Amino acid sequence: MAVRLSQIRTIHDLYKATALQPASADKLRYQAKTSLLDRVSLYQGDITKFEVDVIVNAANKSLLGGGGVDGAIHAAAGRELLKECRTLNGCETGDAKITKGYKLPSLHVIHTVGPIYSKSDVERKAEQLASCYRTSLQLAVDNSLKHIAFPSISTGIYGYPITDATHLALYEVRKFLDSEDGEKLKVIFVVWSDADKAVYEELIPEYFPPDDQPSEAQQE
Ligand code: AR6
Repeated sequence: MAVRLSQIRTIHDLYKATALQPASADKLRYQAKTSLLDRVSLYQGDITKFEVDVIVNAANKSLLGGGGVDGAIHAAAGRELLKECRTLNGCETGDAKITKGYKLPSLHVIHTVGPIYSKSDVERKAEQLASCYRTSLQLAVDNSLKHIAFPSISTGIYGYPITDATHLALYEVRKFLDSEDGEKLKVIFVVWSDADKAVYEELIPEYFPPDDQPSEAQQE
């Protein structure tokens, strides 16, 4: 069964239901902004079921399919997706390319290639992962798409530590939604495991605080 946007709880809903708890003042990284609370969501489940404008695929450089979420997206979209992907001539790490969604409920797929994590090159890997989010968000806006769902890029087979990756994802999304380009976009973070969900629940309030957070506790 497809998951519609109206069925996905925003972080505003999650705060109200106390599924999200405000972060302590010393952890706040951004000020509360009411308009963002209805434009960001967290959902645990299968991204291939999403009936949204675009879902993001954590692909590899060939763009010709693989395991993890990439395998699930190609399996659900059907052979036509692979056919279109063959015309794209691959994709560099940190970059993104868009296709149609074919048999998916999602209209489009943005295929981005996250870094394969390695402890020896942490800064470059972080920049590449940040670039995946930035490039995908920009591509969505450039294609007049209004909502975009992200899996946790690079944190499965590519081994990126979930906490570090989540900080990067939240930072890049907050920055983009604050910008003129991102002003109308809605973003859904999709997690698969309970452990990943717990990390997002802990970190979202640092980047997207609730609007009733005491004002003296807010920091830029
Ligand atoms: N819906 C949402 N999230 C999912 C789903 C799903 N159906 N399936 C897995 N995840 P991964 P990567 C989560 O390994 O680390 C492929 O072979 C998963 O639990 O899919 O970027 C590509 O071709 C994890 O949290 O992507 C590349 O070769 C997250 O999605 C390589 O894997 C990303 O895990 C990319 O590795």
